Amino acid sequence: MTYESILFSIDGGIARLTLNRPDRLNSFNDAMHAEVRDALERVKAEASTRVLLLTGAGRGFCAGQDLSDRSVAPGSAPVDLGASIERNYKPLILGLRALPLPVVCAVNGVAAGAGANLALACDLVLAAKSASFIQAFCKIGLVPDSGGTYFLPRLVGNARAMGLALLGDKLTAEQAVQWGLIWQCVDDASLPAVTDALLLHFAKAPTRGLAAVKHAIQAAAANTLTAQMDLERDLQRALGNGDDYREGVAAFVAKRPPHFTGR
Ligand code: T3D
Repeated sequence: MTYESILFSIDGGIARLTLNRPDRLNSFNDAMHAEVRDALERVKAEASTRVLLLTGAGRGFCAGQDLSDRSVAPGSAPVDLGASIERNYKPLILGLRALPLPVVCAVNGVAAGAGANLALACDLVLAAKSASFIQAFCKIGLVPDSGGTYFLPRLVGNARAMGLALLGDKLTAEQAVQWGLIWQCVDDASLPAVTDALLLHFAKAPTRGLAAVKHAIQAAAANTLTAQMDLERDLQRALGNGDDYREGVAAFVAKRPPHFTGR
């Protein structure tokens, strides 16, 4: 598949996916969804991939659904938004959450609607100081989708989740860090370098172990303590048989840097 709405590459274990419709603030239409789906399939199929970066081209990260694709003229047949979620947004979010490697999101500008929640579905979210997060749905009579009603209360608590979702106000990147919504906020000029350093770190990390961390933290949202500790036991048992655990311990004992293969 050739890509017109995204930029995509895999090199040195690092997959980079850039949403690339800057004149529409990288909002999603069906074509962009199809391209992102295809790229994520390639990430899954390419066993050497150790980390995925998601970012946006231009001054925005992503403004959610392309609203110019939604015919709302009087008398026009309503678009089935449920079908759109089922076909596009749900597989996108669940696909990112299930990828067995860290997904880094570099929020380079405004993240609104499904674009905000796309960022929150990633494993580590960095943002430029000028970036912002807007649960824009309430301004057009919709509910936060793409996992918004799941992620928000878990990340920032009910009071702040309600405020964000009911008012649709802009949350700055600095405030998003203070509230625990995202991991880190950096000067705009530093975002590319900080992101690259993180990607290089993950490209040499024990990927299988990190995938297990991701799985365990996600599972904790629904598990009892006992069930969670059972999961930790099972994951630890499996990881203890892996190459990276052996290498990590051997390197520690020998006082040398580890060379992880991701297995
Ligand atoms: O429909 C379904 O399938 C259901 C699923 C829905 C998921 C959703 O995401 S619903 C929510 C959709 N998104 C929004 O409601 C956000 C709409 N955008 C905005 O509120 C603002 O654009 C921003 C707050 C994000 C940024 O504001 P600002 O002032 O920095 O930029 P701007 O001037 O509004 O936008 C720049 C251009 O991008 C402008 O085009 P123009 O005038 O230069 O030709 C604007 O129309 C365009 N743009 C921005 N967001 C969208 C968009 N075009 C289409 N769809 C957009 N979502």
